Amino acid sequence: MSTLNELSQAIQKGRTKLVQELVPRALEEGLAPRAILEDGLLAGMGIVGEQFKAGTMFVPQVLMAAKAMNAGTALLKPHLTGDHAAPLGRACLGTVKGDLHDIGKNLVRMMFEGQGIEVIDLGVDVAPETFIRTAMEQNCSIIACSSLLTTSMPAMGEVVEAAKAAGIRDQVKIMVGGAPVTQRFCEDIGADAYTADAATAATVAAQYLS
Ligand code: B1M
Repeated sequence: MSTLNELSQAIQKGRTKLVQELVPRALEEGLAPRAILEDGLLAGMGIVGEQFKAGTMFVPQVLMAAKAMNAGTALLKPHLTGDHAAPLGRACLGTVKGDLHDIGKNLVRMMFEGQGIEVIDLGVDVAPETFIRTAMEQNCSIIACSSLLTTSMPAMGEVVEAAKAAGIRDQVKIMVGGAPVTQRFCEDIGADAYTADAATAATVAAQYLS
């Protein structure tokens, strides 16, 4: 079995220690960090998602897979992010109110940092007013929101409205993403950009800041 397949299976089984052995092995084999992320770690998480949906995998197992996933991406981080002398600009990032999913958000952070963007990571379950207060106090040009639940998506619209109410709407770009989010939804709530994946989000953010 290839190391990437082994990695995918280790994620599916939530075997954090094995993931921590396999990521360095994959790097030693000369595999590209992006391939290790996409064809190993994310491939495994995709199967976890399918099994969770089908009801053949349950929350405790999914949590173990998520822990293994975050451990794997932490090891890959130095290989995915570049060296930047001066930051391009600053963004605040979080998973919106009511939502505890953080793997995609963590990837967005990694990719932003790889583009030389300084990230204030607000974590999960972030209230709209926290995004706005942080953007104002920390001088962020970008507010980046992640949502994985159809029930938490409306909180992204609340972030846009809160930015308007605080009088900072024209000073910040509001970026949205996450599995259920679409371009149409982005336009409907009046956000500035939707991207389907973390790497594209970072490219768009870097363009805003250049
Ligand atoms: Co949850 N969960 N979960 N879950 N979970 C989903 C999202 C679900 C689709 C599973 C399913 O039923 N098929 C479903 C949502 C259904 C819906 O709303 N339509 C669901 C549900 C229902 C729930 C609970 C309600 C389950 C329950 O308790 N009964 C509960 C909700 C808790 C809460 O948040 N309040 C819940 C809980 C959990 C766990 C805690 C067990 C765990 C999260 C652990 C963690 O994050 N630390 C979990 C997980 C792991 C998942 C699945 C299996 C995997 C999500 C993931 O991390 N994917 C997920 C199934 C799935 O997505 N297929 C599921 C990998 C990650 C890299 O992808 O985050 O999409 P993603 O990020 C992508 C892009 O979306 C994008 O970039 C990444 C790729 O590069 N992206 C952005 C993300 N944010 C972006 C921001 C951007 C741009 C791009 O710009 C700012």
